[in-house]
This record gives sequence, structure tokens and C-alpha cells, in this order.
Amino acid sequence: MISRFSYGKPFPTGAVVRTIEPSRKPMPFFRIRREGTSVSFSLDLTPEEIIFGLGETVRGINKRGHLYESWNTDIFNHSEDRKSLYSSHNFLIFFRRDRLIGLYLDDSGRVIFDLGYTKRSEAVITSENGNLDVYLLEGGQLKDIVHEFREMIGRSYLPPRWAFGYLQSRWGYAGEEEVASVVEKHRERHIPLDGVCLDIDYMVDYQNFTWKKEAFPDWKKFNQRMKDEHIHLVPIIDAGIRVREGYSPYESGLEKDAFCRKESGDYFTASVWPGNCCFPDFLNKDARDWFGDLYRPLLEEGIEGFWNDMNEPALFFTKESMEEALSLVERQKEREDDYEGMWALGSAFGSMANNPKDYQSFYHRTEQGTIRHDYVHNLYGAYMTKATADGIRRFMPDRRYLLFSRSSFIGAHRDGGIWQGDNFSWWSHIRLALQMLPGLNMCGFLFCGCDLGGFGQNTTEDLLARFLQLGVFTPLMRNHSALHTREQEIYRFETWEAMRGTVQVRYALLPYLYSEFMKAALRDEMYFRPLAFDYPEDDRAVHTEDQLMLGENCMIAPVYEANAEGRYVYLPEDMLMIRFRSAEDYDLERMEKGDHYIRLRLHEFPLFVRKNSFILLGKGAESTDELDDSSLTALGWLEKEAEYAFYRDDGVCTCPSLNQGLTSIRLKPGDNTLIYPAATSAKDDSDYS
Ligand code: MIG
Repeated sequence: MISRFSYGKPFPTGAVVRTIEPSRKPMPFFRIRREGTSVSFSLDLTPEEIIFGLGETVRGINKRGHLYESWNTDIFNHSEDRKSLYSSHNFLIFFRRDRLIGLYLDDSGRVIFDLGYTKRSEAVITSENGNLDVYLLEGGQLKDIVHEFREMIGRSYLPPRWAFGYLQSRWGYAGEEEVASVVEKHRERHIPLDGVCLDIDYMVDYQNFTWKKEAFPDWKKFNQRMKDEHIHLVPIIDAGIRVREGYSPYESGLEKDAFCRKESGDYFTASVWPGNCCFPDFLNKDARDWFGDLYRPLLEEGIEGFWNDMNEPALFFTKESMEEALSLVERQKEREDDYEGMWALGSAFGSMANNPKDYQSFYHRTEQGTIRHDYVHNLYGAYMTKATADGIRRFMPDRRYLLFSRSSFIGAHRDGGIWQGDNFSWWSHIRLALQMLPGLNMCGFLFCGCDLGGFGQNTTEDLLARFLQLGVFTPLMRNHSALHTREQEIYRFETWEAMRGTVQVRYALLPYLYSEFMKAALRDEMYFRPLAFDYPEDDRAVHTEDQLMLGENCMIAPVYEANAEGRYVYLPEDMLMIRFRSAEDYDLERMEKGDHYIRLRLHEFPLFVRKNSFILLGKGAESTDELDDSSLTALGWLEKEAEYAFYRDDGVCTCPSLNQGLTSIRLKPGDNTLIYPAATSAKDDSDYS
């Protein structure tokens, strides 16, 4: 059951697609307090109460005990103390035995979540502007709450099947020669690969929609050459458009009046990678149309994947904030021994990036009228995603595209995926990435993944290996690293063959993982879940923080500690463990419900499959184009007949149907190899639709 409660004058964020009339009754469960413009909602928590959700946030799967803030922020390397990351996903679930409440705050401004931080026994959620719709979901189980919420926000983005292939990325690839060599080294060594992401290095002076001639003498030809090798180029696009006469996106943006302005009517500009930039008014439909069309020349050459960055929007500095800081420098020159002035200088320069004052200094022209940026700040990245997605869909309405963004808001889950931002090459960040995934899924973001190997700082061989073992299961599987850090392509390491084995498992599992992903997306369900969703009565499962349920029948439990030769795993029921080394090399072990220490040497990783169900393993390939899923091996521990609804489609159609894609596979104990019939009619699967 969903009820809606309106406060003030909410800005229509576009997150909710179902029409739900506001209730006239007061909101149950919560105490409501107004102070100035803000509204807060407080809820008493019992000692055992768990809080799930909040999408892209740091810390555990259970969010209790911490303070979070919805305020999209460019964090170069996030750490545990961060209240805000790149996205805002204001959906959470309060879970205890006798009460289950889902809560979504549809608020485009800043929202503060004090989830038992000030007082362990109380959650206080504060909307700074006090203009919001609150949706309260009650009834059923955890899965039902999420399902109902997901129906309310609309179907998740469906990437093409090739986007589930392994992607190599790095900030700093100098040009086509280097990209070609990265590809060649994968191909020579038979490490599967489906794409290379191009970072800002491909552009002329970091200007969107340009190609550096020296580095890419003929990018169209190069793109074609890559396509012939089954490699998709995935260029990055940033939010800012450089102010430069003669630069056509700037000129056409001026002509279309597509940039944000200040109160004075002047354009708002700030420095980011290309230098001084204007910022497209993504909240304006005409501006979105203009921006989306800028992708066209790339699409015309067959590029079908993009990543959108810097769209919080990240601001390095504005002229005003620089002038202010420089004036402090002048003052300081006259007061040599003033240490307070010195600290003030430090903070003036240090707080220049992403400064709240700058976010208050420009405006959007929306259908609701002109609105100051800070009131809708958290929507900026989401509406950039929409601009891109709409542009692509106008160009190719019948094919799925790959798109992932750094910044997002609920609603953008319909248009693209996200990556989890600038992590570090830290062991704790494997676990952090894992813990974020179920929250993202609750909020509709199914297509996501972290920078495998770690973005900032130097990776190590064992860290990359363990990161990849998580990546095998994340829909977006991308190795990405920052400029000047250690190079971390698989082939650079001594044990590259073993890491290749890990990627081969991804490709062998791809038909199955794709099936699980598509079913989750088409049914408004989760691909990754906390164990609590499947075993709400099991106290051990409910508090498990480092394992996830995957799809209908699986559980993952990656190793995330240096030099660990294994780990403890809790099995909430009897399961089959598949201990993978490569797609051909694995062993199987039947394991009973309970705690187990599992030996997992550096290049071994487990997948657990519930008893009386099975997974499907193909032969793998070096690219998704070459995948052959006509013969699959079923792996399961069957004590009775089991059935699996296997989903397949052409991997690009934009209106896939469960009805047509599903085939039911039945297995008896003892069967394991399955020759999948190439063309099956799907008549008898109607019960899965
Ligand atoms: O200020 O384009 O999160 O993935 O490599 C850094 C360079 C800008 C941040 C992205 C990262 C990307 C980097 N970008």
C-alpha cells in the first residue's frame, strides 16, 4: 500500500511515474516538525531495527547509526566519512519483525538522514527546503515493498547485452595507438574484452564532442577497425561546455539559449577540465533536445555507448570565488605574521570547488518557471542522463544503448546506469562497493558497478584479482583507474592468466547473468539483494553485511582482505558451492546451512547455488558477439526436479517481452549437461509474464 503526503510546493522531479493522489490524513508513524523552511520526520527505532536503502552511499548495507546527506557531490576518492556522494537516492526501508515501512522522499533539494546518529533510538529525516512529496509504503515483505516502489518509479534501464562484457578503461590513454595496443594485448592473450572507455584524453582541450587530431587522426576509421574486432568504443562526455568562440557546441548552445544564467542575466560560468565553461540547462526541455542531438555524429559512426561525467555538476572554481581568494592573498601580503589570515587563505582556496555559494548563483528555466539551482541541484545529473538518452533514442529508437552516468537521482534509473564513482585501490573498497549494490537496486539502478582495481592510488596484483572476482557478478564490469596511477590492465601482471580465468567465468556465466538481470528489470525486482530479503526470519542472515543474494537462486561472498586464503561464509540454507578458477576449471561442493570457513586461494572465488535449483554455464568467448549459448551446462545440487525460467533475446531490442524470451528448463537429479534447443517457441511460459 502506498500513500502520498505533500509538503509545501514540491518540484516535479520526474522520479515517480504512477499517479497517486495526496492523502488528506496526517502521515502515520512519523512525528513531523517544521522549523524555518525545513520539515523533519522522526521515527522511533527499536534496538534491533534495520534500515536498508539510500542507494549510492558509503558504509554498510544496514544504514543505521550514521548521518547522510542527499547533495550530489564530486568526491575525488570517497571515504567512509562522506555523507554525500555523486547521487541522491532518497528511498529507505525500516525493517523490524513487527513493522515494515518504505519511505521515499521526492525532494530535489538537500535532505539530511540522521539514522540513529544523534540518538541511536531515533531516525530524523530533514528536508531543507520543505517542499516535497513523501511516499509511504506498507505491507507485505521486504521484496514486496521494493517491488511496489519500483513499479511506482518505472522500469529500469535495459542495456544491450554487449554492455555485460568486460570493459577496459583508464584516464590517460593517449590516443588510438595506445587504445589499439590495449585491445591487441587482450586479444593476443585471449583475455575476453568487449569495449574500451575513452576518458577526457581523446578530446581537444577536454572539449566535449571533439577529437584530438594528433591522437586520433581518423577516429571514424579507428572506430570501424575496433568494431571489426568486436570492440565498442565508449567515449566520456562531461557536463560543462567550454566558452570559446568558434567551438560549435558553445555557439549552438548560445543560439538555442541553452545555458544556465545568473540573476543578472549573464551566463553562469565556472572552470572545469576544459577551462571556463557554460552549463547546459538540463532542466529545460529545449536545452535537453539540443544537447542530446550533439551525440548524433558519434552515433552516426556506430558508437553506441557513452559515460557521462562531472554532472553533479562538479565546479572547480568560479571567477568570483577566485577573485575573493586572491583578494585575501593581497591582504595577507600586508600582514606577514597573521597566522589566522594564513588559515583563511587555505580555506578560501580549499573550499573553492563545488562551493554552495556558486550553486546558489544560477538558475534553470523549467516548465514550473525559473528556479534557483540549489533547489533542484540533485536533479542535474539525472536530467543530463535524460538529455543523452532521449537524444540516442531519437537517433536509434529500435536499439538499446550503453549509458552510465556519475551523478543521478531516482528517475534516471529509467534512462541509464551509473558507476559507483571514484573509489580507491583499497581493500575496504571491495566491500564498500558490495554494500552499495543492494541499495542501488532498491532504487531502480540495476546496471551498475565500481571501478575494478580501484580508481585512485596504485593497485596491487592481488587487489585487482579480488576486485575482478566481485566484478564477475556486477552488471557493469569495468576496470578503470586514474591518471598517473599504476597501470592496471590484466596483462600487466605476473598472474594474468589466472585473472583471465576470472573474466572467462564472466563470459561463461553471461547468458545466465543476463537472464537474471533481464528478469529482475522486467519484473521490477532486484538483481542483488541483502540476505534479509530472502531469509527475513533468520537472524544471522538478516545481519550479514558481506554477502549478497544474486538473482533468484544464487549468493555471492567475495574475498576482500589482503593475503586472505579464504573467508567465513554464512549459508542460510543448503547450497552448492562452485569454486571457480576459470570457466573450465572449478570444483563443486555440497554445503549445509550454517557457518563455514571456505578456502579460496588468490585466483579462486565462489558462487553459491541454492539446493534444488541450478545455474547455467556456457563455454564463454572472447567477446559477447561470439558467445554461443546453444550448449549450456547446468550446475546444481538437485534432490528433486527443478525448473529454471531462462530468458534470452537478441540483446538489443528495446521492447523485450518476458513472454517471448522465457523458456522453462526442467532438470532431474543426475542431469547436468543441457543442450539448449536453438529456437524454442515460448508458448507455455505464460505464467512467467
Ligand atoms: O575530475 O575524466 O569519476 O572516472 O576518469 C576527474 C577524468 C574527472 C572523474 C571520473 C573518473 C574520470 C575522471 N573524472
